[in-house]
Amino acid sequence: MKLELLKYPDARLRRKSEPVAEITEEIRTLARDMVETMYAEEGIGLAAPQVNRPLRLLVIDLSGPSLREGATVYINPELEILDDEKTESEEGCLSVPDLRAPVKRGARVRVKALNLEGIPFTEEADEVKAICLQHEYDHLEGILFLDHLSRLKRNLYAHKRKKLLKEENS
Ligand code: K1U
Ligand code: ZN
Repeated sequence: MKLELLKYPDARLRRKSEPVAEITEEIRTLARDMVETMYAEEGIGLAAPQVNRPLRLLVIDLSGPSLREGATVYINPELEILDDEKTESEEGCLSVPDLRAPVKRGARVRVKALNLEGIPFTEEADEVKAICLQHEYDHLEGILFLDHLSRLKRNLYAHKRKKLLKEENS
């Protein structure tokens, strides 16, 4: 089932997510629905708070919505930035419509998480995967990629978005 996405400036995107206490059938269904939603919205990642579930759960499929080579599910991920090297790349966010902007992040990360069977796994990532993991992990902390932009860019976007929403609702 495709889930509804929360969109900026919804305050629920700012909550810090809680750990998944137990991997139940409900969590398995949520993960499946998140993957379906990620593909339907043409994303390469999705975090549970974006679909109004403030839980530490995220999904990633870097092959994108057309290939769908297989999504990885990360439950209760712990993220470590591996060194001081930074990389800058253009980001977008399914919860922040109509904005793409360059963001500087750690170039290499290590993630430790549980899979849907509750088995711990560790991955090291660079390039797009490292960026995507940091972007999705930020969602679990209530952080949006907007927060990494200059105050000017953030304010311009906030103004444009509020104007658009006002027009849509009038
Ligand atoms: O969290 C999200 O809103 C998903 C977001 C993830 C992301 C994209 C780019 C950089 C970092 C994190 C998206 O998937 S937005 C869509 C997108 O940028 C994209 C879609 C298909 C192929 C390549 C990029
Ligand atoms: Zn996002």
